[in-house]
Amino acid sequence: MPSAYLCLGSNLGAREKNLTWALSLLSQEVNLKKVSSIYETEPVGYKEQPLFLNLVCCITTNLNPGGLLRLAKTIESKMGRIPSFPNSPRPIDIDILFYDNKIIKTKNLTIPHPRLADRAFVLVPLAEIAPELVHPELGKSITELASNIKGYSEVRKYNQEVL
Ligand code: PH2
Ligand code: MG
Ligand code: MG
Repeated sequence: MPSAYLCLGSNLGAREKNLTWALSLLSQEVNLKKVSSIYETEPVGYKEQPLFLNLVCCITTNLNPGGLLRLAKTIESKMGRIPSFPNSPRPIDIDILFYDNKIIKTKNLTIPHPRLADRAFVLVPLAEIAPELVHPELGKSITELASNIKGYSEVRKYNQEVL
């Protein structure tokens, strides 16, 4: 079965609950294999917005990349995300980072995610669950990519509440 890596982010409302809710909606449709710790991260891009909570997860699924994208968008809208300007605050964002070793460039979908290699909020949690995963276009492992980026200070492990 194909496997994929997703990045989840939330910076509106009950951020931690939003991440947990999104994981539970995802797990109804795909097999959730690994989930990173939650990190609290400074907003990248548009700065005047609340801090994010981010995590990454590994799934397996028989959905093709387009089907997985539709699932991500369906969950985002079910959770109350209203389409707005790029990088705007949101209760949940679900991005596809990798889908097997595939390289996909269509109007709606670019895989691997085009900005993952310079985002500490993606690489730090990804290095936790998949340090040896190799980026199919860059030919480098997540550990190698993570060792080259700035912005570590903007990514801190979040003290999860004991449920
Ligand atoms: N997502 C963005 C833009 N900026 N910054 C952080 N820290 N975390 C995010 O998930 C994030 C961001 C676009 O989706
Ligand atoms: Mg995003
Ligand atoms: Mg997105």
